[in-house]
Amino acid sequence: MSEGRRRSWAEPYKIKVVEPVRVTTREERRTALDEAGWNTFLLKSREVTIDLLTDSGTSAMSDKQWAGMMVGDEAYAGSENFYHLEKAIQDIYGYPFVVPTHQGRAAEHIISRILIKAGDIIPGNMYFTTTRLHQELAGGTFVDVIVDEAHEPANEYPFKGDVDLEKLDRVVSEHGAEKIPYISLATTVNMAGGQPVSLKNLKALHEYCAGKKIPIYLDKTRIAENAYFIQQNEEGYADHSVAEIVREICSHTEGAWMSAKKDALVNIGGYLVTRDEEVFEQARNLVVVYEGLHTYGGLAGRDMEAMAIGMRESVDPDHIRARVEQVRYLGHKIASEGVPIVRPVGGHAVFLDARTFLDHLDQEEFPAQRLAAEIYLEGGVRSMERGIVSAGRDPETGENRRVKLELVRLTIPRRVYTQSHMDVVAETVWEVWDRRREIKGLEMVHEPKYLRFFQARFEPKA
Ligand code: P70
Repeated sequence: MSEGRRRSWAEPYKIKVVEPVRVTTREERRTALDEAGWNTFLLKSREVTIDLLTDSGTSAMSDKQWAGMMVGDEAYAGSENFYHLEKAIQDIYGYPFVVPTHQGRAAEHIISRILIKAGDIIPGNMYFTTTRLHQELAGGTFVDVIVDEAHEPANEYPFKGDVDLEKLDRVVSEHGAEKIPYISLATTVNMAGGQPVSLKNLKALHEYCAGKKIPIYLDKTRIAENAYFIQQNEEGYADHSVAEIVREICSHTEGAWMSAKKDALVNIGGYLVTRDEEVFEQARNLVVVYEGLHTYGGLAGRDMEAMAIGMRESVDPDHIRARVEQVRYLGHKIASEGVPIVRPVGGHAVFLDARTFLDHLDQEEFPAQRLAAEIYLEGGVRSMERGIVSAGRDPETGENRRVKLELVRLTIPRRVYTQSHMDVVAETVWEVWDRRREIKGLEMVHEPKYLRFFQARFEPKA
């Protein structure tokens, strides 16, 4: 909201502690890439100058969160910090039952085991790698029911995270509601480019699902960012606070899981929440098998305290505005030189459209993987492939899933980098853009069975 000439936002914090970063030479980076098999996941942190691999666990904690670390109650059972966490979740999101886990995928594992039977179908607004894997390991099959716009990088539709209710209805008619244990909904949709779901769509989805008695479970890893987009772009929400919108989103769902390493501004943590007492009982029993007692779930007391505080900070209006607007600033700057990016700019990252960027390469030559490596080579900026490597192979056919979106994600940690870092990143991408025609593909020389993108190795084609 600008007043007169004031249109710019500034980071709503001062910097109290700094962590120096190393600047490397091109030769050093080339060696590092060869050693890392041209996979940015395999680079060492010390080889990276600006680390935009992920916003997961990489955010800066506030002084209040650090103070919270000092009041960790490290009792094995009934830690005071667990009750703070439980209360924060009940206050902010409104779910009654809370099971902590060490991070998001642990919660995905537990909820998938509880709700999914062999042969079940789980419709959702685009897959996420770990979410889908746990659904498959539990015997289910994920079916994408996101709107078509989500698969079109240049499409400016502001709510590309929306569910296509007709697609969903076709899945329900084909398999029967009894085969669908829940809808797997995400705010904002990571693989689509950090794109939000609208409340209008969620309300319609809720109504549809209530009629069929299908619960909605929400991956609310980046819910505050989604709520900010609703406030900015959805009719009727301009004067609702982000906190109110967050609460309203949750009210349309039966339960949720969260990787607290994103929105909630902590380095580690996650949890599962539900309104269903039966599911809660099972979850708190399973968590002792895989994570730890139900009042710590694999976390230290101090981690739960930092999470409880970070969660409240995540819906602060100045924080969330600066966070999303910083990402937008980078996106618009990169695109201003003609570089193809996913539109609109998402909540946590700028996604480069590698298919268009390197349109002379076939998808099986891994254009996004190569582009991520080239951006590192150019300026020491680390990003992540989100394309055919991430999508993996179809478990039935064994073929690569030739996904429509072949993207490179430049992901912005929260409260870590400044506007000048964003400028350097944009200039680095432009340098690669200028020499794009000389860039060749990659060959995969090592392919792990699960979530191959983390550890796969490549060699550059001559
Ligand atoms: C990322 C991270 C994690 C994540 C997520 C959503 C929407 C669940 C999780 C799992 C880390 C990551 C994970 C897999 C592939 C690449 C990177 N996303 N749901 O960078 O949570 O990591 O805590 O187990 O985004 O996007 P966790």
